[in-house]
Amino acid sequence: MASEIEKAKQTKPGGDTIFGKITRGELNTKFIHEDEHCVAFNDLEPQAPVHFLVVPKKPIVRLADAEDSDGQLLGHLLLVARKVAKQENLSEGYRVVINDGPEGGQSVYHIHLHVLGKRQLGWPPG
Ligand code: TR5
Repeated sequence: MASEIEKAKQTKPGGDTIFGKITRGELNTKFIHEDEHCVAFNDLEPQAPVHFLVVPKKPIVRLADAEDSDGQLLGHLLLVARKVAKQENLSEGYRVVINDGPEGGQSVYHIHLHVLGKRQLGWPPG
């Protein structure tokens, strides 16, 4: 966990990211959802028994940089999170997270939703 925070502190926004390559299909990632606007795939370092990411094909750098005109897309990402959570049988609940910027713990500067479930999650987050 500490290493994720260190990574977040060191990572700087800007340029293409690994999620750009993934959403363009360049890494042969197994998608658990794909549509015209976004993809969902399992996190490489899951923090819960179910941990997937919902990533728009449009490379918005971070939530702080999203524009009013991105509203429909951001809403779509939430609805996809809901749909895939149902597909993954998260009937007891789940958490949706967006990490924004260094203090928010963001390490990949291409906006994404984390969806975590299948364990009791604590509050507040670390
Ligand atoms: O820290 P933030 O919120 O930016 O989340 C980035 C997430 O991307 C972390 O949970 C990482 O574990 C995850 N991640 C990083 C890579 C990666 C990934 N998930 C799936 N596949 C990945 N590949 C192929 N490469 C990564 N560098």
